[in-house]
Amino acid sequence: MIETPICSMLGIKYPVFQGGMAWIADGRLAAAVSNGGGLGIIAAGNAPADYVRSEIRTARSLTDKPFGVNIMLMSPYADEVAAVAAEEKVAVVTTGAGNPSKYMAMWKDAGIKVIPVVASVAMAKLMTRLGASALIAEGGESGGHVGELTTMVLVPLVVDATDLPVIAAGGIADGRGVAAAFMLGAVGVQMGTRFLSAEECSISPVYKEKIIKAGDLCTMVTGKKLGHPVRSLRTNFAREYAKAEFGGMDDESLEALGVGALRKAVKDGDIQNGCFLAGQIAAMVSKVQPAAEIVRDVIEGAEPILRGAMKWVK
Ligand code: TUI
Repeated sequence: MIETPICSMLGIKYPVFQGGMAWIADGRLAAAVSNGGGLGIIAAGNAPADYVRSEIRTARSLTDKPFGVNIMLMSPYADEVAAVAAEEKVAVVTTGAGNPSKYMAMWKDAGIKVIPVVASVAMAKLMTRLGASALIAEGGESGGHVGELTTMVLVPLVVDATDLPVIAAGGIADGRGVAAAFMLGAVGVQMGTRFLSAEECSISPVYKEKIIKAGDLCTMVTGKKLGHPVRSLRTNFAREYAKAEFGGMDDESLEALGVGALRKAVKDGDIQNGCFLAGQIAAMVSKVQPAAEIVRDVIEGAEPILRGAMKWVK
């Protein structure tokens, strides 16, 4: 049994969050993770408010456990989705890909625990000052939108910069990763890529297969030129995008090339035009299994490692 301050703060059994993956993390997946004792999180991504409200209702019909909503701050619908999260009084809001300062008071007034993803010490300090309940420190090993720093560097720096509980994310997919995160001072983990292979994850079978087959060098980062670097599987699409980026394509055409690519991967399994977001740890994901089993597996894997942590201490 592993129990940390984030468990009592949120009323969850295990300190394991499921990352808010755009187009992927719906009410069904979130409910399955929450029913398994972790914290399921619905991703708003670039979707409008109606979609998010409907997924919140779906999750509520499938679980009586707490769950969260992730607000992607670059979304054109961020304002209205932020308002829906407050109206629906979800237990937790996590944020990504930007600075959530302007929504913090509204969420806190609604009694919501706000847990921003931070990719730097400066953002960790700002969010602490503005009343966040905890922080997620996400390193660049993660899938999707990435910051500069690795998990190994970012997590202890953020732990030193705040008194809040810190959740580690990026490059974690098994008990060893969980144990390592605790050694860095985190009191919980967030995993996205590992949950792509959950039975309750509704991505196209092509996507699941590609994750399960992925090896250690199978991801790459594109999008630096436009200022939002994104880690995805090294597909034809990703290679062509990188070529266009370095070949001097103008920003508008680059933007157009990326439009709809996430959806094409998730819904259609479109290998030619889809962008299959994934973290480096995809190499460690090897089978389809229920979300609750994934939560248990990583916790049970961490326990003996943490118990044995004195092995070399004389
Ligand atoms: O947000 C993520 N991962 C994401 S968002 C996403 S959807 C998307 N699609 C196309 C282009 C871009 C995004 C896919 N994956 N992770 C959390 C995260 N947040 N990582 C890094 C950050 C971050 C970055 C900058 C957090 C705060 C921040 O602050 C910027 C500022 O204003 O100082």
